[in-house]
Amino acid sequence: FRMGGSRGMKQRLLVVANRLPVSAVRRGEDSWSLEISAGGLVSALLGVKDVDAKWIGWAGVNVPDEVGQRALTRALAEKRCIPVFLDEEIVHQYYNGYCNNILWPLFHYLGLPQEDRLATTRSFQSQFDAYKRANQMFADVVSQHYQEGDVVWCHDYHLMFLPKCLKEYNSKMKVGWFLHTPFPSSEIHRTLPSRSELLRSVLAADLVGFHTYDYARHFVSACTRILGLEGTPEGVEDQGKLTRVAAFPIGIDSERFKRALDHPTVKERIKELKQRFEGRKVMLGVDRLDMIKGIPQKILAFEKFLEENPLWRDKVVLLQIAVPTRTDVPEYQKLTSQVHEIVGRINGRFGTLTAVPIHHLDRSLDFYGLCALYAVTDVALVTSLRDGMNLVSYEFVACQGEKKGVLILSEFAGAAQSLGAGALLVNPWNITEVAASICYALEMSSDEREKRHRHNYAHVTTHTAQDWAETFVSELNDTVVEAQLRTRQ
Ligand code: ADQ
Repeated sequence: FRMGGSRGMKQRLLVVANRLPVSAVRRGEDSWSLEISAGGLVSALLGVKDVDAKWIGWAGVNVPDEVGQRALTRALAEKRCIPVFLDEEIVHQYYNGYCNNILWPLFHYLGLPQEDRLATTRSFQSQFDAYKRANQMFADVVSQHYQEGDVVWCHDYHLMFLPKCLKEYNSKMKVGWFLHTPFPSSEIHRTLPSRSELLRSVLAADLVGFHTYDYARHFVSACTRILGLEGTPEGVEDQGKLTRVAAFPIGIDSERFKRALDHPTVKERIKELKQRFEGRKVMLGVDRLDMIKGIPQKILAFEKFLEENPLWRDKVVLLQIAVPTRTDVPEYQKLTSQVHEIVGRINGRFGTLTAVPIHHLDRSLDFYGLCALYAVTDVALVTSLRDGMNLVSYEFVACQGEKKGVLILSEFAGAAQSLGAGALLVNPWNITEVAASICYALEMSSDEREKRHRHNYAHVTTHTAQDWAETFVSELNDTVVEAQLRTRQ
């Protein structure tokens, strides 16, 4: 890992993301309790050597009073986190509105929410203004903490306006931006009223990263077709200034999962689960309850499989674990009731007095519980309609060292490009095809399972989250040095 700092000092990295990796609960006027939520990004950055990382983001709570803000800032400082305070109105317009109601569905090719399409179109400008205001607030906090030589790494679709704000503050700042979702075809992006402004602000960064080469290509096409700029093999060029664009596929901390399998709690849970589902093959889905994850489509495909394969009916169970997210958005509430209705119907249709074919849980599992489930699973079903990468597929593979189960994976998840040779790839919209793949997976020979698993396991254990973060930061340092050399020539 190349050091960007001087005299052997660790290079400082400011990671800017909409949410801090902590949940904060207020205990009193000036006291807070904090819990670090170990997401993919946190473990990725913990593993990066020679970097001294700090996080900047929203703590996910409204703190209107100064006493509370000061106390939370102090408490967060111990966790190397710096808060950006957003009030309820701006959260409503920027986060629920522009980010989750407009950019998220659009980037996943789902279009604007069907029911309130016109209302969304009307409120578009005010939501975009709030988005820009919120991004400026993030930039203000970054600039208060920035020191010369720091690397600033901005994350995701919430902060597309941030690179521009940061460069306006200091044109020498090293700024990288990474998108965790797909970047859609330029034909989709061009429907956004703010299409050009967003592209131009992202282009202010030195390095722009995506999970896959396809997303990077879509981004470059949007810049050439919408802005009329020149795309080069290195990125996008605007009047002699090059913004480097490249693919940096994320991974997981596979060692953490492997270690967990040896933990007594996980072993105990594996034993319980094996007893509970003895005599049945276990199929598993783990998703945030989001329309991009294709949960209704997955369950309908499972129903078709049961319909067409009566002999399997009492020999298989589908466990679908779905964490509710964005529960105050009506579209998500509708999705929850839709999933409940389908599950109820299928269990009524194929269940017996003693067993049901689908166990659906609307909640998050703790880490050990999740590892145990991954380990006892015979077939994992990842049927996202679109997904930037999909880490659940990686986590499943990491926990399958012994069992060598089968992964059924949507061809529309970024992970299809890395795990495609080992997984059974499916079009999640085609439930006949998914049902046939379920049958094929359950009946697959152990030789074929082993061969497929070996391919996936090698990928997941060698392309880790740490590699991803190190490669991005090191590439950002190099990009800035190269740009300086070019301007000197
Ligand atoms: P997500 O859409 O959240 O991430 P994913 O990559 O699958 O999707 O990550 C989800 C994480 O949440 C996993 O670590 C998983 O273990 C955990 N999780 C999900 N359901 C859970 C449950 N019921 N209980 C406990 N834990 C659960 C976004 C993009 C992805 C991209 C990632 C990282 O949408 O495409 O891969 O960012 O860039």
